[in-house]
Amino acid sequence: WQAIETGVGNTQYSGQVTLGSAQSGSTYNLTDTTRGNHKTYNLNKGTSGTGTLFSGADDVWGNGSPSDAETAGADAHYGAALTWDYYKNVHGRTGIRGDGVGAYSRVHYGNAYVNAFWSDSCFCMTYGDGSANAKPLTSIDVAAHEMTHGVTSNTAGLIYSGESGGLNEATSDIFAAAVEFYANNANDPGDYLVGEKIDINGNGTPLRYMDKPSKDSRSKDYWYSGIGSVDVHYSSGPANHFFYLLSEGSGAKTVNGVSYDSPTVDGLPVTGIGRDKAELIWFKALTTKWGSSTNYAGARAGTEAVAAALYGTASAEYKSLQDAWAAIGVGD
Ligand code: ASN
Ligand code: ZN
Repeated sequence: WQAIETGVGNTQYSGQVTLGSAQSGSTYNLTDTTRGNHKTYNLNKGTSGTGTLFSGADDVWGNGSPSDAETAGADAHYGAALTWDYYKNVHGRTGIRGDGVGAYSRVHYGNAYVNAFWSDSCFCMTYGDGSANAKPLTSIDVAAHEMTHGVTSNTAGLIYSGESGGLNEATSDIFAAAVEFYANNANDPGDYLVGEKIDINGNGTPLRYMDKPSKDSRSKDYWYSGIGSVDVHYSSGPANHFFYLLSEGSGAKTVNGVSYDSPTVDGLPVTGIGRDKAELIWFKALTTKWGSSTNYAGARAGTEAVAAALYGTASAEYKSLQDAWAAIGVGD
C-alpha cells in the first residue's frame, strides 16, 4: 500500500514543480499514483534493466543541478506527468494506450549519452545525461516527443522509415510543442522549437525548427518525390512546417518572445487557425484515419476527412488546411 503524495521537484529546465509521488513506510518514491503509476528510475550510468526507483526520506527531488542525481529524475517525471495530462485533458486519452496504464522513465542512461528514446518493448522512455553528463535530455519537449512515440505506436503505427517515418517523427515534434505550450511553465515557455533547453549543439541553438525546418541545415522544408529516402528526423520537416503554418500562418510572427518566419513553396499565404484546432486535427487523423504505411499524400487526405467532419468543407479551417498542405508541396 502506498499513500498518494505530492512532492517538490527542483528541476534543471523547468524550475520548481509539483511531482506525483508515493509514500511507503517512511520512504517516498517517484511513483505517480494519479497518472497510471508512472515510475521514474535511476540507471546510474547503466544501459539495461531499471536500475533503482528514485526514493528517499523526503519528498523533495533534485536541487536544479545535474550534479544531483535526482534532478534529471525530477525533470523526466515532470515531463511525463505533463504529457499524461495533455493527452487526458486535451484529447480525452488516458495513458499512451488509452487504458489508464502508465509507462516508466529511466534517467542517467550510459555515460555522457546524447540521446533519449522510447522503446515499445519496455513501454518506457530513457534519457542520457548529454555532453559531459551536464545536459540531460530531460526537457519537457524531449519527454513529450519520446512519450508520443508510444502513442503513435499504439494508434496509427506509422512505420519508422520512409515517408511514414517522417510523419512519425513529426507527430512526436508536434505534440512536443503542444505539451510545452500546455505546460505554460515560466522557465520553459511554449515554442515551435524542439530541444531548445538541452543545448545539444553546444551553441544554444535548438535541435529542430518547425517554422522553417531547414534552419537546422538538414531538415527539409517541403515535400518532394524521393523524400522517403531521407532520415526520418529530417523528412519530418515538411510535416512540422505544415503544423506551424496551419497553427500560426505564413510570414513573420512572434510567439512567447520567439520570432518565426515561415515560407511557403507556392509563394501563397496561409492563414493560421490556431494551435488548438491544428492539434485536434492532427490527433484525430493519427488516431482515426492513418495507418502504418500512411505517406504525405495519405496524411493530407486523413486530415481533410477530419477537418471536413469537424468544420465542413466550406469552412475557413478547411481552406487553411488545404493551403497549408499546398504550402509544403503536398497536392490533393
Ligand atoms: N531521440 C530519437 C527519437 O526519438 C531517438 C531515435 O532516433 N529513435 O527520434
Ligand atoms: Zn523521435
